[in-house]
Amino acid sequence: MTTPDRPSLGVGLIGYAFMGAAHSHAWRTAPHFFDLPLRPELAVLAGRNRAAVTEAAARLGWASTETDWRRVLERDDVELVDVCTPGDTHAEIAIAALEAGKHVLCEKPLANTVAEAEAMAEAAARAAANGVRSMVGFTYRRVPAIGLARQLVAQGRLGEIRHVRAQYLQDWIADPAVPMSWRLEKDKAGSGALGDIGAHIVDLTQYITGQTLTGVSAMLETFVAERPLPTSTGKLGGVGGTETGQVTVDDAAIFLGRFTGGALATFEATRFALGRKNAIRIEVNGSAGSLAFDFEDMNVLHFFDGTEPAAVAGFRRIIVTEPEHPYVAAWWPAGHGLGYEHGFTHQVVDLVTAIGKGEDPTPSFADGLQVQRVLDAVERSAAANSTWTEIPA
Ligand code: SOE
Repeated sequence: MTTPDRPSLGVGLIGYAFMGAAHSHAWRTAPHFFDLPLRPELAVLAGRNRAAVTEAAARLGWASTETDWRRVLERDDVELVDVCTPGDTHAEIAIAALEAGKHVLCEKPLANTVAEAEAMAEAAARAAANGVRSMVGFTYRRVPAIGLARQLVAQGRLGEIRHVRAQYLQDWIADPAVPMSWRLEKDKAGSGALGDIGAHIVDLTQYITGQTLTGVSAMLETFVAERPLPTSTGKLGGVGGTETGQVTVDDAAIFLGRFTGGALATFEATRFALGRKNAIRIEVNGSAGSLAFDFEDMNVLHFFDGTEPAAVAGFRRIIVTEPEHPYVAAWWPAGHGLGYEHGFTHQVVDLVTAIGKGEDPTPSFADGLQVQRVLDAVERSAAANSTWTEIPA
């Protein structure tokens, strides 16, 4: 755990819905389990609605509130700004924060357009020259089984990578009665399933393989074009009324891809896979072995070692809860398992550790920009009848 004599790191969080709650939990929890070089102080929570942000700050453990994010950037007790707002505000807030000399953690996808992401990556590079750090929140990188998968690939246990199969399957808007929310509006979210959850599997497959995508051929579909407008909001969605609004994003994205090393890839991101709740399924086949992961069984990694004698070879089910596994030693006795929230806690740990060491954390805004270029290529390909579309390096 982090001792009280460590210098403090004042945090200002913008946004207090689903991601705001997940990040608040992480900022509170990380110093209790990990020895961090800096001690996070939950200085201020920002949101536009005074009553709602006051209630959220009390519930989530923040010392004070602001109703204008610009005020957060002016405060001397804030050294890091955590951006948990919808995508249309990421660029403005993150760039202003970096220019004010604040470290920035920004939720994914980095931005709504490539142009915004480029401006953010440029601002991050300028700030880094002055020791100001930035990171984009691809939190699933911090699941121990994903970290182990990356290690196995890096150790050559899979050999040459030939196939990457990735799905992110949810079903929370399969019912047409689920009301409109910002995630279904293009001007707020940038895209639909593609940017919200497809971005995660693009990042994860590139992270695990250590390679990047060079091109894609894609299809996008919107199954439910009109939905009730909400009369109340919830973490995802809320309750719908009688008036309706237009869904302006994709409900599902499917694309083929090719990796720098030559591997062929398939991607599927949908919120219409009934019965699949948060199924991030990744399978990688190489010349020496294979691995398979499903977030719905997130403490497990399946590994096939193709160098074993055929008579005894088979997928082994590795329960990724040993102290030797990434992040696990800080938690419970071996075998007890972690959950969704731990990825966010590990994200804070890696960010604060990098800041303490004076290093640039990953994934960087440049990494976020590269994922944005993939999302953009998917949209351009889909608009051109699935034409093969190269991803600019
Ligand atoms: C909703 O689809 C959502 O909360 C995403 O926005 C998150 O990135 C993902 O972690 C879980 O699903």
